[in-house]
Amino acid sequence: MNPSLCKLIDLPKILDHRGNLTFVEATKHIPFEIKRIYYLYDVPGGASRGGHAHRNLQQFVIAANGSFDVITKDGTNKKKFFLNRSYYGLYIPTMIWREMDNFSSGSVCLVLASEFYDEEDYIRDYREFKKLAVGNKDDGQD
Ligand code: T46
Repeated sequence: MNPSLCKLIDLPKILDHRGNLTFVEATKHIPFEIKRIYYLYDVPGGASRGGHAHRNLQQFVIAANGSFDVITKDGTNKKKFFLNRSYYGLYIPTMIWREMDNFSSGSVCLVLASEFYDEEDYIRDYREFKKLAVGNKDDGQD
């Protein structure tokens, strides 16, 4: 799975003098049904989150407030995304290693997920991930 398959997706933005509105419709704006929503908030300065991959889970990550970086890896290629607006998000398919850092003060990371929480779905060891993702084609790169 190449991190180029991670992609930024623009969402509808309804401009309104009372405040703007953005919405996400499962399978229409993002390529999966949503089974779970969670969010990271009160992230202290300098903290990083993630540091794992998912076997079956697909996600759509939105900076609902503030900004942060999402670093994605497939075991060979690496791609960094900066999320700083609530009217677009990052689609992350299965088997992509992700790390999130550079959280701005007060940022909120909203995640729409294709599956219920299942610790068995996580690969939290990078070597194990790389072995599964790249197998014998390992070229020694990240
Ligand atoms: C991801 C990034 C962006 C639950 O019990 N239910 C849940 O739905 C979630 C997401 C987590 N947890 C528990 C599991 C751990 O004991 O919350 C604790 C912290 O989870 P974790 O260390 O996985 O948190 P992050 O921020 O490193 O990763 C989370 C998601 O787990 C992960 O899917 O991609 O946010």
